[in-house]
Formats: sequence, C-alpha cells, structure tokens
Amino acid sequence: TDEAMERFRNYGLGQFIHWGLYAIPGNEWEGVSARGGAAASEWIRSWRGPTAPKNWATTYNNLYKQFNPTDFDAKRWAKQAKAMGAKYVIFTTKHHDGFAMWPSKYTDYNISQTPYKKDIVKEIVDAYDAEGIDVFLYFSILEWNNPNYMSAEPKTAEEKERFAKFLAYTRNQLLEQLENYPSIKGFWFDGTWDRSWVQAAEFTYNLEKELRTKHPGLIIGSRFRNDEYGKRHFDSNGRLLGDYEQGWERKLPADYSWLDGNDWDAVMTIPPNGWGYMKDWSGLYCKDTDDILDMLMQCVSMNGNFVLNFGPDGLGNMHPQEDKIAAEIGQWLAVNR
Ligand code: FUL
Repeated sequence: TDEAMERFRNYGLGQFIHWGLYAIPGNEWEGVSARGGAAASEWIRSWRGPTAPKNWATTYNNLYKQFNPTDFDAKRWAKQAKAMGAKYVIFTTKHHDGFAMWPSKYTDYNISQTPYKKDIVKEIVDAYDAEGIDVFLYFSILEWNNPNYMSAEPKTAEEKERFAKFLAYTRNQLLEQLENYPSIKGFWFDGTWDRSWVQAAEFTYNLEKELRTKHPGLIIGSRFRNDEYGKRHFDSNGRLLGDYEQGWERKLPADYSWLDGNDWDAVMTIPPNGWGYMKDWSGLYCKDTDDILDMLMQCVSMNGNFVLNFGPDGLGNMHPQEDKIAAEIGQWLAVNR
C-alpha cells in the first residue's frame, strides 16, 4: 500500500493559501476594482482594471520592490490552520506571474529581491511541519513574465530552443524545491492547460518519474499532466464544486460518475471568485461558515478532501472574515469530527 496516499485519503480538510505580489493591490488599483470586484485578484496583472496605467505589466512586475509583509508570522497561520482542523496546506510558491516566494537560484524574480528578503516558503514549511500539518507546494507552470514560456506549441527552431530552456528551468526549480524543503508531501500544479505543456508529454512523464524517485511517496496532482496518467495520484481539478466557483449556487452537480476510483480534492474560495487578497468584499456573495461546512461534508462523504482558500493581505494578515470562518469551522469540527 501507498502510505502517502493513505494519509491523503484521511485528510478531510485542507487549507489553501494564495499569497504573492497580487496581495498588494488586493484586486484594486487607485481604489477602483474591475468587474464590480468579482475579478480574480491574483489575475490582476492580466485583467487590467480601468485605472491601470499604460505600462501596467511593468508596474505590476515592480510590485516586488514594495513586498514587505511585516505582520507575517507563519507560526500564527499554522496555529490557526491547526485550530481549524486542517490536515494539510497548499501554499503558492509561484503563481502565474512567475514570482518565486523562495530564493530560487534560477530566477532573479524572487523573494530575496524584496525588502522582506527572507525565504517565505521555508517559514511556511517549518511552521506547518511544527504543527504536524502536511505541506504541499502549489506551482504554476504557466508564467506570464517568462520570455521562454509560450502557450502555443513551439514550431520554429528558435521557439523550440526557448521552450527547451523553459522546460529545463521548470525542472531545476522543482528539484530545487525538493532539495530545499525535503519534508513536503506533494506538489499541487496549476497553469498546465496550454498547448505547449500538453504537447510536452514525454518531458512531463520523465520529470514526474524523476521527482518521485528522488522523493519516494511524493504526491502529484492531476494538473501536472492533463491526462489519465496524471490522475493516478489524485484529481486536483476540483470539478465537484466547480459550479460554485463561478457564482455561488446551492446545488449539487448532476453527475458524480467521474469520481469513481479517483482520489481527489476540491478547492474553494470564500468570495464568489478569486483566490488572492481582495480588499473589498462588499456587494459579493461570500460564503459563510454553514456554506463551507456543507461543502466539506459533501466532499468527505464522497471520499474526497475539501480545501479552503485563504488570501492574506500584503502585510501578512488574513482577512477578518477568513479568521472568523476558520475559528467557527474549528469549533464545529472539535465537537463533530
Ligand atoms: C486556477 C488559477 O488560474 C487561479 O488563479 C487559482 O490559482 C486556482 C486555484 O487555479 O487555475
């Protein structure tokens, strides 16, 4: 039997944390938010709100110069997760903007260049390890900022060469994370939907093998490879609750048959959409504790895990509503688990 997967099957509740440069704008620029606040805040670099300057991408990219979360205390977050009843955490080490929350040797666009300087991934891993909460690293393959990344399949010799560099870089970063944080239990991949990545099937097959050889028991979600092989470990597409992501509706999906025989987790945000910090929650249907407990029970009753997302602000504080919901879930689970 696979011990790591046995553990995974018993998690029940997990915590997701989306934290990166997008926490600074918090879904707003000059006080104005896009789409009535319902845009995904961690996508702000790409949605260009109405007040975004002409050189928006550069403005966004330069946010790293301001990243200084003086209130950040990984131990406090880990204690909160423990009290909530989370058995694992998934932390965004690198989202689509490509900014590395650890001091990666393979890009300068990383935490050591910020005023904060310290390795945030290490602080998270150490603090959650200390609470006995298993750590998974979220890793976006797709990178908006990387000149070697392309969404279409590379065609010309020049493109092929650049994309080969990108693949080597991806491999290096993943091996680097395994080496730096050997206690992690798995990777939760994202941004793997582009043609270029899907076509790199042989590369992903070999890399997955290599990672598992280096780290026996490593769990890798299905988003790494969008195919049946990728589903061998667990399905991280969260399709079960996919409907809820778009706009909250209290209804069950009509078809659960795709779950058969798969291990899976479903990830969920409290606001209707968006995973990074949002300054303004007003006017949006944000889920309450009862909504969250309903979803948790749906998932657990179908042998899946439910993962609740938190989007801390640029200083390192959770949203007050997240604090409240976490505490209430913890109280409920303490009595009913
Ligand atoms: C999606 C991403 O594009 C979102 O920003 C978020 O990270 C979610 C969990 O996965 O694919």
